[in-house]
Amino acid sequence: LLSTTTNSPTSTSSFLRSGSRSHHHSLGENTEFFHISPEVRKAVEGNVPIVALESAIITHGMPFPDNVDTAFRLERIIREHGVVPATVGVVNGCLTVGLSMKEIESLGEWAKHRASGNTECDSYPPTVKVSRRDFPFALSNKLNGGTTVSGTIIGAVKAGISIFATGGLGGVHRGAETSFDISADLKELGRNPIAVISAGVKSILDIGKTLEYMETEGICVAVLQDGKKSEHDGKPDQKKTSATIASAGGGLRLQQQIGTVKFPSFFTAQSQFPAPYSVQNESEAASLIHSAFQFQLDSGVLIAVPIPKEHEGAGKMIEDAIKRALEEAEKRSVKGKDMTPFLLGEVSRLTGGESLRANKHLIENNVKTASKIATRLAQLRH
Ligand code: PSU
Ligand code: MN
Repeated sequence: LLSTTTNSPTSTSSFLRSGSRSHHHSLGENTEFFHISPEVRKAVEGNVPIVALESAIITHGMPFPDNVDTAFRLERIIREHGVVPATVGVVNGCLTVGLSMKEIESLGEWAKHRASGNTECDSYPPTVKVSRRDFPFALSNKLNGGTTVSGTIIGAVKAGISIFATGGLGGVHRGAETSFDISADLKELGRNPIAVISAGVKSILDIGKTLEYMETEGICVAVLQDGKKSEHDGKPDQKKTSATIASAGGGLRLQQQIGTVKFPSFFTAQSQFPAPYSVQNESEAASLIHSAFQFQLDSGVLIAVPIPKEHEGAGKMIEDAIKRALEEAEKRSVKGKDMTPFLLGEVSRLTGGESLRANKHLIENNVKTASKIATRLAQLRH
């Protein structure tokens, strides 16, 4: 009994939490239901920067072959920054952190199969969209699954990864006061030490309610301002204290970072809702994330990255499409986990693929930003 206790992963993780390397999260062991690729494991052990990526966007968020092409491109961008990508998903009932290209491709083929409308064939087990509540079914039935932001956070945190890039975080749906539809992403980010880098939340959602709910969950939300305006960009000074900021006249600047910058609206750079905080560059984002981890707050951070100006043009047209898609969902009584994929598909169809193109651009931009933040964070942990 004693030896099982001392060898259990739990005792390892509590040792790491209380030990001197407390800023490194526990590195989970491989089991029947959980696997970390050798490359990712080595990177975590060596404090090499890592960016996690989700796979629900591959299985349920984008059509084939855009989904697989995008997944590969994102990994390539991350590697170009000297960072290790870790795409997370469920393969044959095993939550895998660091999917191979082959595994990504086979998850992606589900979207093709689904689009064919021929999903009720016995030789092709369903690929499910996996949030926290879906794990027991997916694992016990040895299914494949695309992990949502919430499912991906679970894998990334088990693997000791701190930075996770995606397109849009799930949120509070419009009409949630009657449907109760609030994405599990928000609860998961509220209870885990990880930073999500996204273009805010999709405008198919209720952004105001989502911001309120994130406050309730204790998620620290900060908008990353346009880096080009910042003189600090690229030359971070990590020894900066509040005293030196004040003496350098930073008081006014900090005042301007509290509640003044608008939270992005996914396809457009600004919503009408102010974000609680803003950071001026990737280095400031990393130091904000670092402080949350060092303090062992054990709740998450959202760095919201506005879509780059040159890609936001179609915002108005997309907003109209969203309204029509919501009406269509109502008519067809779409509910629960089908809602987000349905709306994404409808909006893409109604905009002639314009929303899909914008989606690809903004997620690439998020991944670049996340790679820079991960690099800076690794330096802070040195
Ligand atoms: N937003 C996007 N594309 C996506 C999703 C959100 O722009 O593919 C996916 C993400 O995986 C997110 C999930 O975690 O939808 C949220 O689904 P739900 O609303 O059912 O929680
Ligand atoms: Mn939902």
